[in-house]
Amino acid sequence: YLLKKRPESVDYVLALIKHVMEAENVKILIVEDSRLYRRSVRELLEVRKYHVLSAATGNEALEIIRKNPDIRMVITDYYMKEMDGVELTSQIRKTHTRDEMAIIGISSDEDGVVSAQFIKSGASDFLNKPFLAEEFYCRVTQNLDLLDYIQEVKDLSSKDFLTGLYNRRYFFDLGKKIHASALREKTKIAVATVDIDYFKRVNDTHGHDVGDLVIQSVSNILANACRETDIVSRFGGEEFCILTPNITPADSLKLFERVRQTIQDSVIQVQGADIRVTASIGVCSTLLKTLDDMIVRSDQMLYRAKNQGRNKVQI
Ligand code: GH3
Ligand code: MG
Ligand code: MG
Ligand code: MG
Ligand code: MG
Repeated sequence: YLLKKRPESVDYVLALIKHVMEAENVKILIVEDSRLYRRSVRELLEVRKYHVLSAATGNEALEIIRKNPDIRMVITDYYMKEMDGVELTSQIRKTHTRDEMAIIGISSDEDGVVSAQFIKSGASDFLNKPFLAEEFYCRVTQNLDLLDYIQEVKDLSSKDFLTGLYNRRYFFDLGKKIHASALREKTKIAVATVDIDYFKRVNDTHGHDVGDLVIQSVSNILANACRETDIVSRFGGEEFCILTPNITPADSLKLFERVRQTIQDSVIQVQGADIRVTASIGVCSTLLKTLDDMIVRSDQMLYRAKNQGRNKVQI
């Protein structure tokens, strides 16, 4: 209908379709004490296929957020018993930054005082009751888009372009924090350096582009073998560094032995050729004074693994 009436709106319609297709994965929490309003906001969102959760009080909302860390947006009413929407917003902001979660405050005040309070307490945006569906959708999509853009920028600065793994800078940023907390909490961590064996031969035999695909396959193996909380990074070339929190030396040996075996067993099929590679892995599973010390140590272990004939985990 829109396309017929205004053909120039094709970009808008395409963006809308994209939104609706992605919406099912987007969790939005409605906090509203009036059942009637709660239902009408829910319906508006469900028409657009969002995954909707709802709460009638601030405390209920906090509980739901605690259980659903992947909520992307909270839409909250102002006037509610126990805790008003502004107070709820301040509470949420103690644990969820504006980069991670959008909060839209809804109020029926005409003088703008509540809207200002919402923004001051960390809301991303606000809507005045009553509102048009059109404005509601605009605010919701714009705020979700903004979160996506922020995520894209974060990814660009923290991830490696070829493999999608974390880059060296991010490894150190987050790694230093994990290392410091391990020292504080007296927990165990391990650092592993992984280097593909005789990789020059792959490039020489099949060309640099195939070499890149091999690096990508090995990256996938590493990412799949590790946990969500591990930092799997590409340090450069065909060399990777992995930091695994909360792991005993015995378990880290098991993990990296499994990684080594998986790489050895994998047949990487590119451009009609079956390519097999192996990797050598050096592990430091003793908590040393600095992260750098642990990397140096894992590098020394890698060097030993190479000297002992490669395709080996040295701990
Ligand atoms: P080994 O580690 O077993 O000692 O032998 P190697 O052949 O893997 O030796 P080395 O680590 O010195 O060489 C790595 C090669 O990886 C050198 C370089 O040409 C190639 N390389 C580095 N970065 C990239 C990249 O991004 N893509 C591709 N295709 N090749 C790369
Ligand atoms: Mg109310
Ligand atoms: Mg080398
Ligand atoms: Mg190598
Ligand atoms: Mg190397």
